[in-house]
Amino acid sequence: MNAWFRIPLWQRVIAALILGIIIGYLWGPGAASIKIIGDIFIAFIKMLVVPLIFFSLVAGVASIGDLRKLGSVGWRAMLLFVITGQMSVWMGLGIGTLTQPGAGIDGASMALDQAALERAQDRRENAQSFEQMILEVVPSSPVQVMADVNVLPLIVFSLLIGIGILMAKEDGEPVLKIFESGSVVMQKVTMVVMELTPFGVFALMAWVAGTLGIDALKALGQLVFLNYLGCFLIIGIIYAGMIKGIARLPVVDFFRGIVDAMAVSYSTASSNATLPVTLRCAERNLGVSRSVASFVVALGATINMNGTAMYLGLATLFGAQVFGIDLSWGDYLTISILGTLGAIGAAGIPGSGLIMMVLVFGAVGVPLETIALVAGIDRIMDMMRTTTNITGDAAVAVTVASLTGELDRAELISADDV
Ligand code: DAS
Repeated sequence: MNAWFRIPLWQRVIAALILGIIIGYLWGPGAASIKIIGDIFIAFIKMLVVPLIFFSLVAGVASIGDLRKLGSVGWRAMLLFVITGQMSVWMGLGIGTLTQPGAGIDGASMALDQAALERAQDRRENAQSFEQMILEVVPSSPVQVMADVNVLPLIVFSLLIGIGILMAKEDGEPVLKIFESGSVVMQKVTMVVMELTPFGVFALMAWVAGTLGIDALKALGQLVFLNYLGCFLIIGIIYAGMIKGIARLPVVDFFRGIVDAMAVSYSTASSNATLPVTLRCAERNLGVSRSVASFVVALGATINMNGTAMYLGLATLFGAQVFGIDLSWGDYLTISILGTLGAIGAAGIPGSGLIMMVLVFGAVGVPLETIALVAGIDRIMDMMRTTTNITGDAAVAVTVASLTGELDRAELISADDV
């Protein structure tokens, strides 16, 4: 038993993925009988959505510590977070539109029960108008919002609670302690649920290989490739452009300075686990002052997740293509807003992008069964999304530091440093 847990989770997941494909290929359509194991895994993931967002977002905002910090450093960081987040989600929408990765799978053949398809159709017919969605952003009944897993008003409610704690100062301390420990507890609960990943991945990949065949596997392989492509474009264009154009730093030196954190984030698939390394790289290798680094990188690990935002756009189009749903420009706008908010609400832990798909799919009527389709390959994609997320945190920290005179350029690890 211990030997099992000594193997890194991502290696167990990759092994389960390969084994599931082989068994499913040999077993054929009968492999659908074990899909229930994957559905249980996804049910646990859906269970995490509300408590994880609520505790991690409140604790993340309240940990800013001082509303005044939202001054020159804060508004610049938030502006760059939102701009790069929007650019990232549209990157995902653009790639998904041009390449049509889901077109290779006939969703109707996924043996979904008729009720599932009707529910999705019903969601599309009753899809909220843009005005309704904006009105619904107000969490008029917080408990109802949580019961309905209505993530958009939940994010607004969580942000407001976090700001309220900040404004309450000492009086808010007891509540802050509850949310800080709640956030840690929820991350541990998520780690426990993530231990089920190999079993869920095995069952889901066997079901995909056995019932949907090689075309589906090819489409999933294309989705993995496009996820990496989108992440590399964000890093190579958006971040490199920010470093060179705004921070006026040599791009090579920036990536040399952040490479340790990129390696840790890729292997852990967790922004939170990488946070200490990202902070150290930002301060020691990139010359960012401690106050700017601790604010921007820590807040960024909670709300600035551009790799996730890109993926939410790409995956939503993938699901719509699988089920033959034509999305309007209004849907694209909805996805771009929810993809950004979903990335803000996602916690910096493995699998949070998969969890946030519930939010975006629900809003545009893409069947949640798509999550079963992509859950098996999510970890491979999550590793690259997380690397993109933390690289963005460091890029914004360096840029804000350079704009506010908090960057010690002498500290910047230079090319001739060994
Ligand atoms: N694993 C998440 C993170 O830690 C990213 C994701 O799931 O998309 O940033």
